[in-house]
Amino acid sequence: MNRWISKWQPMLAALALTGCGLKGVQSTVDADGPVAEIQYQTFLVTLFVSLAIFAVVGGLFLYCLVKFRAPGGEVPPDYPLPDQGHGNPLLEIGVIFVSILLVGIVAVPTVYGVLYGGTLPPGEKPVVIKVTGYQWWWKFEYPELGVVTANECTIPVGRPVQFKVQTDDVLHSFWIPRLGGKMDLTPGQDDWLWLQADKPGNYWGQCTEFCGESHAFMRMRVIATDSASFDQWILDQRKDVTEKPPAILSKGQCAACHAIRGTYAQGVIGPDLTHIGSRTTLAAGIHENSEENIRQWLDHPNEWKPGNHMYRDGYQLLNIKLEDAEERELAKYLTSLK
Ligand code: HEC
Ligand SMILES: [Cu+2]
Repeated sequence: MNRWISKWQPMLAALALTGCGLKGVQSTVDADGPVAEIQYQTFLVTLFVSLAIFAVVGGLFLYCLVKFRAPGGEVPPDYPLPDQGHGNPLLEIGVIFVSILLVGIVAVPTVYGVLYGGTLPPGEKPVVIKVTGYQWWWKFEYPELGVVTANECTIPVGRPVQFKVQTDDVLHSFWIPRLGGKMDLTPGQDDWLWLQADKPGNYWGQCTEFCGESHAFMRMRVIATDSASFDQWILDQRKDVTEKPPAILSKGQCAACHAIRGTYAQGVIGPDLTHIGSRTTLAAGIHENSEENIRQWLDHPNEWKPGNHMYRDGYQLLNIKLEDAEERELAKYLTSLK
């Protein structure tokens, strides 16, 4: 026993350290909106029903183990078989009935939750955000408000938001655990879900459908603010860039893939960079946004994000090579695009 414990001690300790906290930036038990709340309640009902079944079945099992164990721990050669019966119809019908009852109990919040999540709430008109999944980043468009951005979207607190999801390439899945979800992004199919944040904050999300090499680096942020800040954010994001971009932008062929509205850069393959300086993170939420981090991304995108299309179709295919000074100039310029 002691040897067994010492062998497993490090693993048990690691389990205890990681598994204890249920709170977290991507924790479904930390529900912060009505959709997430209903999904959490459904989980609890299912959990308690399952625990009750486990306790009853496990209890009976233990009882039988003890009660019908062989005397002295060994079966004597002439030990008689117990009475062999046909069964107990009352017990069998009872178990069927209890099973149906338990499924019924789980079905009530499940069906309610499915209908709740699939119906836009009455009252205030939801903000519409069109989400497009790409290997390995997210495009967010506000068709009614004239805003296009990437990897981070801002929403008003206390107001429903309808996310219309679609994919540009393979299957992805949209999930903001503390607000609810998830919804698959299926090629050739338009789906939607609505979510709402009850308090201001930074809600982390993640692609949850394996979509290739850098799937684990396909993250996002939903930033919930009060409605005045939301309106201001929309006004800021709608503005075009007025300054002339540095010459190195054309040498780097960045415009082939990126749009910087107000300049000649109108590419649609990569994220819109018009207000890249106002985002908190880079390359789909994998690093904090800073001038130095943008420089690093421009220097070695493939180390940050293996297989990403800026590296594969840009640096390799178009043969983009940047000098250190050019990277710095670009990073400075991009950071200034607030
Ligand atoms: C072949 C197309 C292509 C070219 C050329 C290209 N990029 Fe990109 N870029 C991408 C793609 C695709 C992404 C998204 C990568 C990811 O997150 O998986 C990206 C991401 C970025 C990001 C991070 C954006 C964000 O929202 O976090 C920056 C900054 C960037 N590129 C700047 C540049 C600059 C500057 C150049 C020119 C030197 C350039 N790119 C050239 C396709 C390209
Ligand atoms: Cu994905």
